[in-house]
Amino acid sequence: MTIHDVLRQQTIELPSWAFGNSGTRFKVFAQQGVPRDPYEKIADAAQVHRYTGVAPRVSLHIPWDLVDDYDDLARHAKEQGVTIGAINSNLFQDDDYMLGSLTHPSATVRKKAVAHHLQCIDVMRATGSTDLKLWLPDGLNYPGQDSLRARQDRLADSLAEIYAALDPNHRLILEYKFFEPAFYAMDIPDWGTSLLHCLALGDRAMVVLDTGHHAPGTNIEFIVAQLLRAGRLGAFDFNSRFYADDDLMVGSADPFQLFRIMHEIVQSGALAPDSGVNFMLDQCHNIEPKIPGQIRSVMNVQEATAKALLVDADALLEAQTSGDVLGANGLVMDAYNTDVRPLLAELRESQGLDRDPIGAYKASGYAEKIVAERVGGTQAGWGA
Ligand code: AOS
Ligand code: ZN
Ligand code: ZN
Repeated sequence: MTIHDVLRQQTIELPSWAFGNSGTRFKVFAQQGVPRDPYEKIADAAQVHRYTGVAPRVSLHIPWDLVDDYDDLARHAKEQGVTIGAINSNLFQDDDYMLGSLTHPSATVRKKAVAHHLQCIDVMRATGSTDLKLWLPDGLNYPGQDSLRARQDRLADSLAEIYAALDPNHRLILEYKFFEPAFYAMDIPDWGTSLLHCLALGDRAMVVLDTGHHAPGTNIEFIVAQLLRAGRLGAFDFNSRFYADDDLMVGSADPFQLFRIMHEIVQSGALAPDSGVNFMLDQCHNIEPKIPGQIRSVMNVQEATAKALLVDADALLEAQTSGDVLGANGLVMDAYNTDVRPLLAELRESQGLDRDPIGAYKASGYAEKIVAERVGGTQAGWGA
């Protein structure tokens, strides 16, 4: 297979929430032409696929993307040339969850949180989605606030109930995050905790790795390698961070880290569509336009992937086994320092796409059209 063949097969899932208004706890800057409902979010995501050719799925978030008829939403997606990807649950915007959701000391609250996932599983059935994505905001702010250990037991029981409700073609994908919204102890702070719960649940429970969910300096490619070894890397939330869970455009803060991650993925053969790793963006575009922001992000992933594919695997193995430290590092750096933009432009041309996706999107007039058309109604926002 040529590099073009591999890149042609790569897919990147887009988050519906990237197209709505978003911001920080200080301010949400509203943009014109932002989608007013999930149908318009999907239409915008389809634009990203149209100009990149590698973003054919959209993740939904429940209840932000609540509609009456999910068969109809799935039909709409198909008409736009995309499909529905992972269904994300929401355990962080309900007053009942102040002290936790799946780990809450009260059985009544835990039951409510489990029931929300049954609702998400129904959405999966209607839309043809196969991944239930669960990020748990639960945790403690103060030592002694609750029993660390009892919360793990409650979590295991709640997850087992959810897992038991899945259809045979469904997976439960479980995200971890080392801090925020809780600051003393998150209930799923790291990949080890997520993996232990997945192992207890069964074969269709997999870990989700989000770039922004680690302490500064963490070697993320090591975690990638370890989870791939265990066959439990279910999904990868791409984004970029300088300080915390910044959710900036993937590859913007540290393109070299993204390359190292993609190198590990390529080395393990995990890029293939049947590898079981769902590569998705988990980002917000607070100050930049959203559709071109997503296009740029997809292109950044493609560039890092192309560079990773340029690493001469045979020469690298030889350098590694002969103890050629500088030679091995040089091979990796040579690939990283190659300008792959012409290669990707050629790839797009061979697929009947424009060489310059952002330029083509700008020239299409879609941005002006949505500003003119999307008047009235309430614009969707992160959390709306
Ligand atoms: C939260 O920090 C996680 O990254 C989630 O995966 C994501 O941002 C979103 O909340 C989807 O539920
Ligand atoms: Zn995430
Ligand atoms: Zn996050």
